[in-house]
Formats: sequence, C-alpha cells, structure tokens
Amino acid sequence: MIYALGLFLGIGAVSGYSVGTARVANRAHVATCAAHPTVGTVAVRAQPAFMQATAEAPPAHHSASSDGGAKKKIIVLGGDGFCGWPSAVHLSDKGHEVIIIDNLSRRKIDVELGCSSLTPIVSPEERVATWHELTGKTIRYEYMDIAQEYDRFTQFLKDEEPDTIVHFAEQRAAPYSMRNAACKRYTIENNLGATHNVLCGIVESGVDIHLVHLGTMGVYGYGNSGGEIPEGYIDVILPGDRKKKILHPAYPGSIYHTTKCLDALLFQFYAKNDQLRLTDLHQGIVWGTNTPLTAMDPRLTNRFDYDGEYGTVLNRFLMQAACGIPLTVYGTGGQTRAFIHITDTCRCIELACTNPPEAGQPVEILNQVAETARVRDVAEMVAKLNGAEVSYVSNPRQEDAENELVVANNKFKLLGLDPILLESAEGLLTEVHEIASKFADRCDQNKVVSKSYWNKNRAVAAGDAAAAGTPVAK
Ligand code: NAD
Ligand code: USQ
Repeated sequence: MIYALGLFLGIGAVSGYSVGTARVANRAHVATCAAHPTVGTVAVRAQPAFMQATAEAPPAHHSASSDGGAKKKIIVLGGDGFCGWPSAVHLSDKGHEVIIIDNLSRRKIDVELGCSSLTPIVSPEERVATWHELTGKTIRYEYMDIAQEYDRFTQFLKDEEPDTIVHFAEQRAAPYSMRNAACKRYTIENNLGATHNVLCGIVESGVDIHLVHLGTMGVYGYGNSGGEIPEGYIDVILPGDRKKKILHPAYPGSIYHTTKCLDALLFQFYAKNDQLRLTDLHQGIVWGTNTPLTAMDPRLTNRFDYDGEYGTVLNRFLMQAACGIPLTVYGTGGQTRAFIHITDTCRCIELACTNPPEAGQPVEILNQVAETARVRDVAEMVAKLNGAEVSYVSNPRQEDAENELVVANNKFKLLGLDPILLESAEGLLTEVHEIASKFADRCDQNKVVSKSYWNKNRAVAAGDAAAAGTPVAK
C-alpha cells in the first residue's frame, strides 16, 4: 500500500473547497447515511454552515475564476448526442457562439445494433436550422471524427480560435464497451484517440483554449474506498508520514469507465507539462429527455436511448413502465449510483465554461451529480408512480451487488447549482413517462434485454447459451 486511505478517511475527505470545519460536518453526514443504508434516496452531503453563507460566490481559494459572464466561442464535441445537443442549445441560448463537431458515430451504432432513439430525432443539419428559425441564433455543425482527423481538427482550432471546447465525443455505454472484443477495442481507440487528439491539438494550435471534459463518477469505483467520494483529489499519507494530495484512486468497472480513468491521467500530464486549462466533470447517470429548450419544437427533440446497451437505468425503467414491460432490476438492485437530470447537466456545462481554472493550476475536477440512489429504490419509485411490475433478473455485469455511495458535490452548489432531486421531481418523471408512452410503438421489445455480459460466468448465470458458449457475444 503506498497510501494510508483508511487513516485518511478517518480524518475526513478533503475536496478542493474543504476547510477544517467542513470535515467535521462531512464526517457527521457520512455517519448518518451509513446508519440508514436502506433510505431510498441518499442525500448528497449537507452544505456546511460556512458554505451556505457564501453559496452565492466561490471561496477565495477556488482555483477557477469566474469571467463575469463574458460570452465565449465554444466548440461542442459530440454535440449531436444525448448530453451534447441540449447543452449546445443551452449555451447558444445564453448568448455564446456555438459550433458542434460530431461524426454521428452514435447514430451509426444504432444502425449496427438494429435500434433507434425512442424519440424520433431529425438530422443535425435540420436541428440547427430549426434552432435558427425559432430563435434567430446560429449554431454551426461540422461533421468530423476527432479521433481520426487530427490534422483537420487542429487546423480547425487555428482557424476558429475558440475560447472553450466542451468534450462529449466518446463512446459512452459501459455495456456496449463490454459487448465483444471489437467493441472493447473500438471504445479504447475512439475515446483515448479523441481525448489525446484534443489535448495535442490544443497545444499544437497555440490557441489558449479551456477544455471542459465529461468524465464519470465511475472513475472512482462506487464507494469502495469506504467514505465520501471527494471531488477528484484525495489527501493521503505516504510511508514516513508524508502528506500528499493525489488523484482519487481509479477503480473502473468496465472498458468504457477505464477510458475515463486513462483520460484523467492525460489531463493531469497536459496540465502539468503544457499548463493547459482543464476541467473534468465527473458526471453521474443522466436522466430525462428534453429540456425546456429542446421541447420547443419536435425537430429539436433530444434522443432517448432505451435498449439494453445504451439505455440508462432510470430512463429505461420509465420506458419499461410506459410499454408494459416489467422493470429490469439487475441482481438485488442494491447498486447505489449518482443521478442528475439533463437540464442540470446543461446548467453545469455553462457553469464550467464560465469558471475556467487559471493556467498552471491542477486539473479542476467537479462531481456533476445531484444525489445518489439505490437501483431497487428507483425501480420501486417508478413502479409506484406508474403502476409497473418490478422484475429482479440476473445481472449481466461484474459489479458489487450492494454498495453505499456518498458523494461530495459542493463545487457546483457553490457556483449556484440548486439541483433537481428525484423526491421532488414527480412532474419531470411523469413527463419522461409521457414521452415514452407517446412513442411506445417505436420500442422494439427484442432490444430491451442487454446482450452484453462482462464475462462468461455472467452469460452462463443469465442462461444465455449462445453468449456463454462463444467468446464473442452476438
Ligand atoms: P452520446 O453517445 O449520446 O453522445 C456522444 C456523441 O459523441 C455522439 O453524438 C457521437 O456521435 C459523438 N462522437 C463519439 N465519438 C466521436 C468522435 N471520435 N468524433 C466525433 N464525434 C464523436 O453520449 P452522451 O450520453 O451524450 O454522453 C456524452 C458524454 O458524457 C460522454 O463522454 C459520456 O461518457 C459522458 N457521460 C454521460 C452520461 C449519461 O448518463 N449519458 C453520464 C456521465 C457521463
Ligand atoms: N441497471 C439495472 N437495470 C437496467 C440497467 C441498469 O439494474 O436495466 C443497473 C446496472 O447494473 C448498474 C446501474 O443500474 O448498476 C447503472 O447502470 P446504467 O446503465 O444506468 O449506468 P452506467 O452503465 O453506469 O453508465 C451510465 C452512462 C455512462 C456514465 C455513467 C455514470 O451510460 O456514460 O458514465 O452512467 S456513473 O454510473 O455514475 O458512472
């Protein structure tokens, strides 16, 4: 062991914002959650009193600097995707100049899987034309593969000189990344190729660009270190009583999550070596479909992934309830995960863009989560709301059957985020259910069960003879 994690956690986790008084409050909150492991929605830690008093403005030692609301030129990589499209529209609505880059790989993977978004989505060209027609605002769209077209991408940065790049452009589904050898290799090559091209391209372009990257809560593992998960960094005590702040130990649970851990090392290196200004957002599971802006016109509608590979748990449960399918809880449903609504994702992205770190600072890491909740409690909540049946099925994933998860999210709260919580989101949950009901005839029920097993034992346990008998899942 090179770090004394247990000892450290005993004295309190320190995020970029924490001070002595916060540690006591945090430790008390962790103890409260541990005493109530079955609580449906586990609140993220309460704000310490000193932070509540200053919630309007970040504390003086915050490494990011608000730019006073200056309008920026922002390139959104992956701006055709589930998080990217509503974020691009939100940034444009706030007055920023927005350019989307996307290679439409997500739409192509739908073709490969024989699936499609539950909501009908129009082409990116039609999306941006509609946005212009309705608001007079312009979002440009550029078809480009950032993992493959390094020279073109770098020239694009030289020509456009953006202030900010928001990087959503990665293969983001854990089950797809575990589907077979080709998907594992594609996920590694695409995600690391994309992230490294962006970093290398920023340096080669010579343009002073702030990079905002979408990471994941899954880089930390889900609470396996036994205490509150801080925002990116953790204080450790090395042999010889040497105190050090390091990146929180990485503990990925899939090839996809592994790419985000490796991204984090690339960011650490480029921040140190080239003084790049980098923000890494460790986001939880995003739920919902539309934001008020994408709900303005059917041609602005956001995608809704429901299939076994790309559908995420809460949206899947809402879709299953709408389509009369028993909710597919994997294993005991004791997995606790972090959640955030898509509208809050968009707010967080703008907050991150307008609060860049200074050059020479370590990577700014924020946990982009509203709260944590247990999968079986989420299923019960949806079942109660919509009268659905809950089905406990064999878990295709190699993951802890039960885990606690307490997550620090003070940085975004200090920047002004008041996140949407599930317990008070009945209207939003109903809205997603209604959208799913409206498009229920587009649901291919053969695509609901996941065919991606983490290993052969999981395929055997699921009784999938075809997947268990061959090394490649069909
Ligand atoms: P998505 O698949 O809907 O969107 C990603 C977009 O990037 C797609 O439009 C895809 O075509 C594009 N893309 C992928 N590789 C590209 C490449 N090489 N060049 C150009 N474009 C490329 O995924 P999403 O749900 O919008 O997620 C966006 C980001 O947020 C991902 O990095 C993901 O890891 C992260 N994230 C998502 C969630 C979630 O619940 N959806 C949660 C946490 C983090
Ligand atoms: N699960 C079920 N039933 C289902 C689907 C999922 O019980 O039908 C369980 C899974 O076993 C898992 C949990 O729900 O324990 C979450 O699964 P998910 O598919 O909703 O989320 P995950 O695979 O973790 O990935 C999603 C996004 C990814 C993002 C991540 C954030 O696809 O891009 O990084 O959420 S986080 O989970 O915080 O790491």
